[in-house]
Amino acid sequence: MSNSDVAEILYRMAVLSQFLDENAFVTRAYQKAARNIESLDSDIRKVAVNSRLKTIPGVGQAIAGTITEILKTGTCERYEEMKSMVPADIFRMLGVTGVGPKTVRLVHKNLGIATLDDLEKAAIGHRLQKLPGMGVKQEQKILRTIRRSKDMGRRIPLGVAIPIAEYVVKYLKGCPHAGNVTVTGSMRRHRETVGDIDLIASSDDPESVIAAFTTMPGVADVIGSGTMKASVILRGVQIDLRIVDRSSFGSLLQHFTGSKEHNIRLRELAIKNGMKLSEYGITDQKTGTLLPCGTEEEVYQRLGLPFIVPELREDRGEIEAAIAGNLPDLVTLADIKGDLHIHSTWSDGANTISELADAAIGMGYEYICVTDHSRARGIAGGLNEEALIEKMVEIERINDSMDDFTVLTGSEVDIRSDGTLDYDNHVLEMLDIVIAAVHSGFSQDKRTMTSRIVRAIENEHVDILAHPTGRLLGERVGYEVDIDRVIAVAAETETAIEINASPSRLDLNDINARKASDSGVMLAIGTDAHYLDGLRYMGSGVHLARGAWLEPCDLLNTKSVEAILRWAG
Ligand code: DGT
Ligand code: CA
Ligand code: CA
Repeated sequence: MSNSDVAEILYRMAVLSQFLDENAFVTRAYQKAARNIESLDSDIRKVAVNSRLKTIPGVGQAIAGTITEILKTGTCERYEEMKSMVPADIFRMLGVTGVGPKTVRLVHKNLGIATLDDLEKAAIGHRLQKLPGMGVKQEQKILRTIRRSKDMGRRIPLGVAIPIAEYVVKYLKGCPHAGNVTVTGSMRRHRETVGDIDLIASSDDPESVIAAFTTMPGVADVIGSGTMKASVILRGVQIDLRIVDRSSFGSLLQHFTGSKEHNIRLRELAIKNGMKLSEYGITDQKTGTLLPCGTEEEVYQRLGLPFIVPELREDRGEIEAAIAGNLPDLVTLADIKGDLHIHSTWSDGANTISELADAAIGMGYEYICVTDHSRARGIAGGLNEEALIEKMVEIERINDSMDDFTVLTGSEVDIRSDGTLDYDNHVLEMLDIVIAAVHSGFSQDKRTMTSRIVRAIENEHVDILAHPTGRLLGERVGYEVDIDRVIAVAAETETAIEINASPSRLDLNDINARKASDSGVMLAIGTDAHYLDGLRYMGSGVHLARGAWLEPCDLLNTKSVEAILRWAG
């Protein structure tokens, strides 16, 4: 029990005593004691051992007893008693602004509602409006506040947000009065998660576009609606739309794309040069005339800068680089010659190697590396040595039948909990590309996990370390690992690190991928596709690589088959 643990319980006791209509003096006493314990310099346990609790301001005989009890048992009788008298989920319910103690008491007493979810359900089922002092309006307001508070603080993985944005953009483009419709904000910068979806559209009749937007099929709530902008909730995601005059489309697009940090720096730069940059255009400070920019290129040009692509606009050195004329020559999808991480029917993939090869040829690739799981991956149907040899025979047959395309034999080999690999070295030797990955034992502590991964990549046969942090966006934070150390060892051992392009992974992320590249580590984009459609995630991987400032030479995927095999040696 730390000082803040004890303080937390006292704060909660204050809330409960208020809720139970106890003497206001009692509530204040809990609050005061909690505050003073929180700001105490010494450890509360030591203070208690020395029987000096009462020297803490606000702590009298009664509260000293409470603290002693909390330190001994982790809770106290009075706290448990108060909790039994109130709805179970009271702290969450009261945490929603707009849901006060009065409402919680009313719904608890009349409907037995004890959780936020039940309160939401009751509002949906119109059971609140009949309660004394309530009505249709109050019920709707409660529902809105609950939903908004649930959505707040929750960032949406880019892969989840993109299809929603695509739906809305398509719908708006179908409106007779909508011109240019464009995604802006963090989504246009291809951040891994987005807070909301920002759109802008040009129009000769803004009000009709706004009306169409707010009545679009699927809209669950209209948060705000004006003549030139509106915000709605659709499939749990907030969508902001701004209508703009065609003449200043570029100015608003630049402003709304952000990031805020990038924009602030640009504004400073503008001021230095006697200009004022806004979402409407650029004002000459001397003459006071506002020049709207029709295109984004114009905005940067007038500021005396080369165009900076959205993926770089994070104030991570792009403005300095632009001024100095050495912005990176970023990799593009056209530079990608092959996908380095794919699963086939040999393990847990849905498609045969031939089907994957055909699809890859259709995408203009020169090769794919089929990396089925190794044998320990029971659930994923990992290959044992015999099956692997059979697979190699099949790949040879496929390669013999094709002229300008190569299937490389790879494997996503499991890194065991001690850092050894799931295939013996003589098996690893047979493979063109060995990808090593952690799939189990995520709860290992940071030191153990780091040395486990380091040991794996120190194996000379390992070419690529896959999804290095193990995170799943919106689901799992990943295991604890000293990524800087992993990057340093990868540089020493000339092991590439993967940018896993699967929308739920995007691992490494842009910051770490840039760090790896700066440390001399080669990056390798893999879609981790388990079915044909998964191959198209290469685009997300390339956007991520661009956000990491990567040029074609920083990626394995831009090399020819011969160069890759030489590199893997
Ligand atoms: P998000 O939604 O949290 O993923 O991140 P953004 O970047 O999409 O942020 P959002 O939706 O709040 O605002 C969209 C853009 O509007 C933002 O990237 C830059 C611009 N913006 C918003 N607030 C400010 C501001 O206070 N100053 C400046 N210069 N630009 C701002
Ligand atoms: Ca946004
Ligand atoms: Ca926004």
